[in-house]
Amino acid sequence: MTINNRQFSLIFNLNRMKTKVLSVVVVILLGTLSGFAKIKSEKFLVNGKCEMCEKRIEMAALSLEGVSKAEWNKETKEIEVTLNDAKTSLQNVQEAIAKVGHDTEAVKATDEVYNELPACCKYDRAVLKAPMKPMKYEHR
Ligand SMILES: [Cu+2]
Repeated sequence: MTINNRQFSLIFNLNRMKTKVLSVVVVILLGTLSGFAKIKSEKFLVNGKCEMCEKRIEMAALSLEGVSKAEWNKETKEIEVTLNDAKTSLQNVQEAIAKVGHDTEAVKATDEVYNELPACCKYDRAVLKAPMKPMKYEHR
């Protein structure tokens, strides 16, 4: 049995349709996968005083895998962090910053680390004890 032109074009179109359906499925799958690893930017307050604090705070945040950007503003005391939330969390970032001596909204530094800060970096700890705006991140 030979395939005539009409049959051929039917089969050909069917194959093209299959390819289309398949590529749609691939796109949906990729979309789902990338949904698990979200890059997001968040802001929270970190107490500190000078340029040395800025370096210390930003380095602590950037030392975590998954943190691609950390910029602290010594005027507003606000840090903007860009992170991959499949690899780390805002909580981790705040813990890392508190570990080097700086109080954050969610995590306070221990007195021990705070006391080891250079004199110029001894920020007023009362500032962040005031009620803060609610944290924007969700626990998982
Ligand atoms: Cu300082």
